[in-house]
Amino acid sequence: MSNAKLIGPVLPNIPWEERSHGCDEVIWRSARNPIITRDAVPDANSIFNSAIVPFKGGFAGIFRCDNTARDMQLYAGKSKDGIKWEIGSKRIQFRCEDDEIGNFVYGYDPRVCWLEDRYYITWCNGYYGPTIGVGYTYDFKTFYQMENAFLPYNRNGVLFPRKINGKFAMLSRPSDTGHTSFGDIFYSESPDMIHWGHHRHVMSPVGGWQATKIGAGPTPIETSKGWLLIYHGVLTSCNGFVYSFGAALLDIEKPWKVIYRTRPYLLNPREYYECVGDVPNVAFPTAALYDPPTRRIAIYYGGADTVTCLAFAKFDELIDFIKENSL
Ligand code: BMA
Repeated sequence: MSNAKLIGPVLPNIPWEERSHGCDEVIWRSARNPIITRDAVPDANSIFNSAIVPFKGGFAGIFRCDNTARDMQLYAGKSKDGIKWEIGSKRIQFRCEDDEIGNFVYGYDPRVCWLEDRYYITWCNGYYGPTIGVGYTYDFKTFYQMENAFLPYNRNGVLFPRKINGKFAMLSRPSDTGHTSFGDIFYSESPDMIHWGHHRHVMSPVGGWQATKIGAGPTPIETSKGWLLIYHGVLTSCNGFVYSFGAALLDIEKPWKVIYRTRPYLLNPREYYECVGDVPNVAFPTAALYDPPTRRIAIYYGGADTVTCLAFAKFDELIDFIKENSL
């Protein structure tokens, strides 16, 4: 047992499946994968890299849905059990006071984070190249857009679920206009969710499955031993990028300080729905649910840039694995 305290509200209805007989993985896949396919939305090409949060006794989500014209868009959805989803048939239209920022170009790879009094949404927002869009909703019906957090080019903007040292805090990954072949995770703070500074380096690619670039995944999970960060890492093979994921523990007060970080990956593309699709060999985590009393964690991830998948972990096993297999 890790003895670490898992901090957050209870979630008795967390989606859950026990590890199947003979499986010894620390993170194991849902037998129902892929849980969301393109059939969930008319004219969808793919629904993947999507963000899920507990909402009103059930669950709400913001989905990356690329349509058959291959526009990259965000859709909202609701679910009773976190597995079967009703996703809106039209993309989210954010209300924005500034027409220039509110002018929709594209949106992808959303994250959702309950913070103080609302659900904040961050995503990769087209504004002269990719940068981090920031918005919020109270009800998953009306959506408001704020200023972009950073200058282009940036991706994988992930908020912490509470202020740190009195400031909003976000991880992000400065990038380029294309299929970036580099990328470190950085930490930034803001007094108002608009102006971001106090930028600090968190982690760089190191080799193996995380040799080319890395990026924050789900909203970090608060524990008494540090912030549990699940993140993706990319390896460049002779056949292109391979996206796997691992995890790290970051210091609670100074999250740019890494305490532990997995040397092996926790999950890599090996099932057909991770290896075959629009972009083969991608397992891309973007959301995690957890229930402190049962210490269960459910992780949502995109498969092959085509479908949405679910995996499970036990908190203590995950923490022990991170510690025992740290770089
Ligand atoms: C990244 C993003 C993700 C995608 C990944 C693999 O740059 O575009 O949406 O899952 O590449 O294609």
